[in-house]
Amino acid sequence: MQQILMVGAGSVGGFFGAHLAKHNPNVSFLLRPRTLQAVRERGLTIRSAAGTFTVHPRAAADPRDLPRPDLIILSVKAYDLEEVMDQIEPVMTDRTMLLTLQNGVDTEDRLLARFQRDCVVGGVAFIYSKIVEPGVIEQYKRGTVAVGELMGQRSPRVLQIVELFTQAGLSCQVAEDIRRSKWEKMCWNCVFNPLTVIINDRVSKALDHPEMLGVVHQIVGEVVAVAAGLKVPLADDMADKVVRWSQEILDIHTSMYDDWKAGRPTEIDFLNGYIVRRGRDLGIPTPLNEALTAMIKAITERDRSGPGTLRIDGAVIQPITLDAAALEKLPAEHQVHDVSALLLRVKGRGIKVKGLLEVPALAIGADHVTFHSQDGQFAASLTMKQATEHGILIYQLEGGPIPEPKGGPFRLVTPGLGDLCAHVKGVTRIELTKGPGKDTRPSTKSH
Ligand SMILES: Nc1nc2c(c(=O)[nH]1)N[C@H]1C(S)=C(S)[C@@H](COP(=O)(O)O)O[C@H]1N2
Ligand SMILES: [Mo]
Repeated sequence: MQQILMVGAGSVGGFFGAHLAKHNPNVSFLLRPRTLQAVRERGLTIRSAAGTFTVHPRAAADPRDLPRPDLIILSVKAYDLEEVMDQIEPVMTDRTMLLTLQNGVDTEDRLLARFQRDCVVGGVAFIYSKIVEPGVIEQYKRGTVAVGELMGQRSPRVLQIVELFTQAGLSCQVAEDIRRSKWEKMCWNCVFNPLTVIINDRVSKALDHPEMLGVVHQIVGEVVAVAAGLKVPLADDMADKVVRWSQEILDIHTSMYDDWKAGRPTEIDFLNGYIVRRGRDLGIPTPLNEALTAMIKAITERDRSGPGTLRIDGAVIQPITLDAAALEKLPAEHQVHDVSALLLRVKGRGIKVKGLLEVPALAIGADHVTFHSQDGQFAASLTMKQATEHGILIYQLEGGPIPEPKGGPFRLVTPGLGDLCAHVKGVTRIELTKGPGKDTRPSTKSH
């Protein structure tokens, strides 16, 4: 293992990366502009009870500007993985190894699905640390990693990684079953990440009330059930373990709490939100995780309703709010770049309702879609079939936002449906319902 590329220098990557770089000139960093500038100017500093040190590793915003890596260690937030995969793809060879220290349990699978090669070693980090400012990390608790082959064998490459961490003075174990280790940490995360946000306090406070123990058992019970459904058996006393692990870190907040306070997005969709989605696939009820997901979103996500936004709600697992810029970023296969091909008079850009409805997870049983106008005066309730076969939501007219008199901010058109009354002007809300929703369209279809 010659060259090592650390992706990210946040609370996890910064800590482990700095230790790796301390005595190894072959460790470089792939960073975002803000952190890159800080690290270039002042280096990367770790402060902890054990002391303070600063390293000055090679760093860039594009991996092509760095030595070609043999090992890439990923430690960015789970929601940044897609972007990172795009970035590292050009420097991947058929020998490049990937190790991920990210939260969540599906990162390894997402990497395998993308690179289609046996290049992934599973990893899990146990640390509590914080970004004080870009390039400066404070470590409070722990600071160990476990790694392992997804199939469990003690491979040479796993031992190489252990050697690499150990030589840097870091504690690194081979996990017997890395998937199980990741799920065990997932159990802890699914409890204490959301709870510390909801109670706006430390782990100790969450455990201060005996009533909370029952809640912890129920949250973990749901995670264990979903894990079992995915063929990852966890211990029967998993909830007790989670509580026990907390004893040595009672005085900490959690990464979700820190993300929230720092105004960053949280990883809720990859923690409790993931449990809810997989539970739904498997037919396993996850009411507590669902409630926690909703509460965390309500608490941490800024209110994005208002002019120029589109809300999708009703019978959905996750209501969402989008603006025109977000619609433009939805997958190309759902975009209609030139609506005039379908509707002669309209020179605009739109998104197929079918693609739009893939964004919020649909609840089982929603069969109607209601398009509400901004003024609340007009609504058209289409069947799911009508909406997904014909509906296009126009979000741009002649390259700009749609003015209100022309039906902005969003205008529904339904070419082929033969009902002009279903061309809702000024759409700001799309509501999914079981059974028909509100409909103010005139009953005759003649104009
Ligand atoms: N917000 C809103 N959208 C609406 C209506 C309305 O009254 N309010 N009328 C509908 C009907 S019945 C028709 S026929 C068309 C008319 O669209 P136009 O004004 O672009 O010709 O808009 C549809 N969309
Ligand atoms: Mo109409």
